Amino acid sequence: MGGYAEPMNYTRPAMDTSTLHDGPPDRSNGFDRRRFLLSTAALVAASGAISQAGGQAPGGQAPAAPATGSGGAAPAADGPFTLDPLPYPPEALEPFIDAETMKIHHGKHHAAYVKNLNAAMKDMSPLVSLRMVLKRIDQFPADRRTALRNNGGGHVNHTLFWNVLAPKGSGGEPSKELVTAIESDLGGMTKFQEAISAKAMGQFGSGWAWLIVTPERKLAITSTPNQDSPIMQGVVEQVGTPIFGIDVWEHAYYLKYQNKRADYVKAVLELINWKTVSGLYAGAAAG
Ligand code: MN3
Repeated sequence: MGGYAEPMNYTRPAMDTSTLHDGPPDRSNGFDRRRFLLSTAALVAASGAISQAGGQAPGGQAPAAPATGSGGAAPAADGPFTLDPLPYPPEALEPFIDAETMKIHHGKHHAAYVKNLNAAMKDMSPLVSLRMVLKRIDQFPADRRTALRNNGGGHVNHTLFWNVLAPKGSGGEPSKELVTAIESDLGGMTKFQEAISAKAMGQFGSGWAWLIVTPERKLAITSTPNQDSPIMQGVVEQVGTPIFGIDVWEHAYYLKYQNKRADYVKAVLELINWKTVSGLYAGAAAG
């Protein structure tokens, strides 16, 4: 596909994760500014896992240029959040995930979450991070909660998803520390695969299956409905920092797999970017 600046060697571009942490530009005093100003220190402390995955590339973040030709139009720059390009061409995950699914999933579905998230956050303080909003989603008034929960969750979940996948054979191996944790907390790699597959299959309707680091710094497998993220306190059954996830919305697999979710889940497990997941684990376990 044209439009990708990166060569096909899959050197990871720096993910522009600043959008997951930085607040919108100052437009007004906005919603409950005082609460979030008071929370700035916690915000910095909480900004963890995802930024560390993106920070692996030397030189830090890529310029915050709009996504160009990533298999779908970038959303209009009507807010602080932008749709990052996929970290690989849309056909790179074939035959496990087809290019058409990737183009629609990223260029249409993820783009829509970004667009709607910009609308939902546009009058907030510039010091409000999306991560902070999502962590405290239960404290928002009902008229804002749903839009932030669905679109903010949709943005962080998909940003993670693209980056914890890699073309077959290029994702490397889990770190020694992560292997040890998988063995001690989950019973080993086979058990991990069985457990996350079971969660993915057991999630009724749309949602996600997750590998998380719990507040006790243990690995756990969980699932969430819709676009809920495990970072959403007061909302999800099991809070934690997600380090890997499987999108089990039908839009993630229906074109190629139709109703065969199990085959899709099996395929995703072939594509784990263990280098990134290991980096996320290190950040969350230290966090
Ligand atoms: Mn999706």
